[in-house]
Amino acid sequence: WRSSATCKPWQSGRFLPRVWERCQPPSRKGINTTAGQGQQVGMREKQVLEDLEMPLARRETETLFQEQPQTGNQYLEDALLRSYLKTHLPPKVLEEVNRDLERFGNRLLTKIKPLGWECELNPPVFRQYDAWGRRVDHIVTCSAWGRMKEIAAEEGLIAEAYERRYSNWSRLHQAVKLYLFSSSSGGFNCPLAMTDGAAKVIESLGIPRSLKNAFDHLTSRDPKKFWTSGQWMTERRGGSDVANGTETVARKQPDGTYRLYGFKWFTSAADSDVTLTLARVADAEGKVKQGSSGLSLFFLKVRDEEGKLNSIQVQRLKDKLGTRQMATAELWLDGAKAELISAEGRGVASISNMLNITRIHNVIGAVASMRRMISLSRDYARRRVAFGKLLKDHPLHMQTIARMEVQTRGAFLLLMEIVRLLGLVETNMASEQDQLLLRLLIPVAKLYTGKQASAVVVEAMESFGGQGYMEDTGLPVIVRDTLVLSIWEGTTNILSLDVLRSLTKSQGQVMAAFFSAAQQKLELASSTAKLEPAVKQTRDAISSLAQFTQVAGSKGAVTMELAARDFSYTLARIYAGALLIEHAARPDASSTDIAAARRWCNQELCPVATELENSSYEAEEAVVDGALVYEGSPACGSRL
Ligand code: UCC
Repeated sequence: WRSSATCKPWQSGRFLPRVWERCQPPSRKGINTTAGQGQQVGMREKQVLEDLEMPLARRETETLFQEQPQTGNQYLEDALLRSYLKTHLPPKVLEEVNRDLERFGNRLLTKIKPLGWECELNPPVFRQYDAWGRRVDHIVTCSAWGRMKEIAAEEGLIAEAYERRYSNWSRLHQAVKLYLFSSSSGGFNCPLAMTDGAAKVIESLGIPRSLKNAFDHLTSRDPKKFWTSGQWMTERRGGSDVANGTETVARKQPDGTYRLYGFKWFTSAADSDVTLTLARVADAEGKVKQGSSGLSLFFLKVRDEEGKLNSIQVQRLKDKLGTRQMATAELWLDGAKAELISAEGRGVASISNMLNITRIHNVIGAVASMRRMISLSRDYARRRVAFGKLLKDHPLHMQTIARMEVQTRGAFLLLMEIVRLLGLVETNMASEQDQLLLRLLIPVAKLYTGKQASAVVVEAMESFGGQGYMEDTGLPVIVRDTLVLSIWEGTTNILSLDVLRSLTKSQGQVMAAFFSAAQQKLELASSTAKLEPAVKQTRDAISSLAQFTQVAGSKGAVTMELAARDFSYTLARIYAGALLIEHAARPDASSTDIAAARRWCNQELCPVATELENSSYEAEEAVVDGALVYEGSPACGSRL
């Protein structure tokens, strides 16, 4: 990272070009553009042109037409991550974390990335019967998948957050490692998300004696001891409406344990050691209570000591668009032995501790995918020649990548803010405002970054031209695995409703916390002249949002439901804007920090106010929505 001595960008309008010069690859000079370039790329291009003169057969066998994009140590190449850590971590913590991340970055590059690719090439296979017709329900995973589990333990990818050796910064350290790990993990980030969520639930219960052993395994650094957890929530009647869709019944046994009977329709990382799941406790007459208040939370081991399934039958593996490295299965629970770990009827509230953690992991995955695609795209732009010059010398191409970069920076800072707040909460250092803000920002960040990531990875794929669409480049894998991020762990609309839930439950206090935190960040930037327009845009958006909340509050539930998505987008844009501004107001900020903040704030920061003005949230508009959607459909017939 640049030292503050070389980096006083806001004092010099000429700084940007200087940074750009430093970004030029030292060994790739030449084509026909920048001054001082040498021969290497020119020679390569000459060679390509000469090769084109060859007879076709020889060309096909001997010419490498395009160079593969390469990336180095992800940590060292991530300027924003490094500047964030430098700004926020105490010096002693920074020193150790920096060393750990640099080492981890090398391990990712040399050892973990190839394993991730192996996981992609060898997805899990389901063997229902053995050679002699005995039912075994074995999910066979590849050796690289097993190695990922060991690496996750060795690197403390879960343990780090629970050992708290860096106090409130431990959570952030863990999140950064997961962020670096994510796109090389071959899908192992998914079981880790649920493992983290399970550990969190157990910790929040005060680590009861019966769960101490499980907690130790879930948070172990010993590869031989480390367990992963699943999260079995989704049943046949649907994924979002857990309260009404859960049919699984729990029958109490004389020894105080329960037996679960039901069909879990979508269980991710079905090869995990343990899981958390919901069920309805049956009374003495076998009756169960419907709705949310009938649900309780259970812990169970997937296999017994001998490795036999815990009265669970695997129906089949799901045929998914992406995340194929990871076994998602349909499971019959046919009397699975389980332990009740919440108060009866408090299942949803108890599992929400897990949901909030897995949603943060979702944000980690989203930012990591964006960062990965941009890293590849920017490297490719230094190698690929089109229309007589490198892609990086085509301004429109650079503009496209720069726009993705600004999106990714906003998302990254949102992620860091959330894990910073979580670290404070977990070490009892959080103010009430911090706690409220965390509750609000988790669904906001999950829904917003999921959408950003889908858009960015598709755009980045395009930046490789036709090559981006080729399976064996690995790029479509990243795209497929990213597209799920706006779907699982709560879709965009479900999370928008969760944002509203947090408002209702806190009687609006989450909004007070939001306004206050955003304003504080803007105040820090008031003296930075170059940030003035961005600060003004954000302040204006905040006051429009405040007006919206007043008007909408008096309009009732339909208006708020129709506005929920735009409202959540507004919160994300304003808060990420404030974070980018805060980061750009540091004494050693770069001109690109300032540019990112300015560009982010140039977008519409308060879409919910605009749409309110357009009357989009009136009940009549909901009727028009229906008419638009069903025009011509048999469902509507001639009524339209
Ligand atoms: O399992 C899945 C795939 C696994 C893959 C994981 C990998 C991800 C990692 C990625 C790495 C790259 S997907 C399944 C995920 N399913 C969901 O996310 C469910 C989505 N649906 C919802 O979120 C719903 O809106 C529900 C289930 C929360 C709604 O339930 P209810 O019971 O109808 O809602 P209530 O009545 O509003 O909430 C019940 C209680 C309330 O507390 P009390 O009773 O004290 O008032 C709520 O405040 O739960 C509390 N609560 C929460 N508390 C609900 N949500 C939350 C929350 N987010 N935080 C805190």
